[in-house]
Amino acid sequence: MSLLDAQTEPGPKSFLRRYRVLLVVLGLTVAIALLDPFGFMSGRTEEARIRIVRVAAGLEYPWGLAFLPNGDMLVTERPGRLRIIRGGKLDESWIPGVPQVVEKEQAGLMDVAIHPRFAENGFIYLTYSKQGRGDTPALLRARFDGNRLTDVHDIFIADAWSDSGGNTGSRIVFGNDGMIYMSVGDRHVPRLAQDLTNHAGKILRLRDDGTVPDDNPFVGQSNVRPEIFTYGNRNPQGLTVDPRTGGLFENEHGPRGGDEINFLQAGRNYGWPVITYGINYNGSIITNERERPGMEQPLVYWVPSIGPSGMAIYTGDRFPQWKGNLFVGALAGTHLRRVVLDGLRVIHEERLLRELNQRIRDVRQGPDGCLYVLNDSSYGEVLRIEPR
Ligand SMILES: [Ca+2]
Repeated sequence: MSLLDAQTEPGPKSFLRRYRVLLVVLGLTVAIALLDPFGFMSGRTEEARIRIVRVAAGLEYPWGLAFLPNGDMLVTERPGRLRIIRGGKLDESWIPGVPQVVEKEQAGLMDVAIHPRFAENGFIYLTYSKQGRGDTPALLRARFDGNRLTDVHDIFIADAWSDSGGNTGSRIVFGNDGMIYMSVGDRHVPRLAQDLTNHAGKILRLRDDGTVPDDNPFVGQSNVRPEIFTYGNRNPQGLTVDPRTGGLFENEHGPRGGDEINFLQAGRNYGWPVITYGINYNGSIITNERERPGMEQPLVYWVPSIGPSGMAIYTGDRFPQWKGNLFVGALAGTHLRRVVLDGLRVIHEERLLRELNQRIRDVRQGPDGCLYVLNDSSYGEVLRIEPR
């Protein structure tokens, strides 16, 4: 029986009059739920459905997180330690074999990745800031036997030297093509991001032994570093691959404002510092140009900055409504950003974990289909997000 039908009947007339407001509210609620299942208008958030469980605590500035095939987790601490969470419990001692790192500003021990065929070769990968002419991001490969690192080698050292300890990038991810994608920041020298004779302000593509794949976009060109996959990337701190399509998503810090998510394509120029939606930290203008032919536009940009860091695309079954969404750790924004895509179009965004008021450094999907996040703190934690 619809509301209109009901109003024509004499019996419940007084009831209807008395509860008219209540019925209208109920009707509107049902209508909004039907018309707006994603909660855009009603303000309902996915936060209502999640529970946050602390897996480990007492980590010093945790930076990167990776899952071993048996479900154990490796976690880097920026001051230079590699830790392991075995069977859900943080091992008190750290894994021996990590080399000396430069710990300064944003520099230190950064990301960790597991070789897709780890079960056969035991390889893990770490990025860290290496001492030399100042510091630069380096990629290390080692074998992990469950207790210690052996066969520890730098397989790639970026030409992105700086004394600043800043804009290091250093996120790594294996593509569906079996290649390693590694981000390197502009080291606070913006023009380097458009200069193809160095590795600063770039995304690099490397074989699993650190050498250059023959099909990289600039291979064979003179005065261009052959490791370059994309350029014009200011300080990329998030990289993730959609395992369903192989699509590669990147996020980067703008200056003041102008943080971005980009969809990466071989050989493309992402614009920094020729085009940007941000301004200098002191408020002065970098450029008035927001777009230019031959330069890629971000999928989304944020003014003011949220400080994007680790990023994951959700493909699990525990949160069916999140399938295909991007999750971005926000440092300055102190939340976990949920970004809903329709193809390559951003159609909705949501801030999660706001109540924690923590800088979120990394987010990964676990083998159990839950999301795991690290917070950037001297007493950092690993938190699991699971359905309530
Ligand atoms: Ca850009």
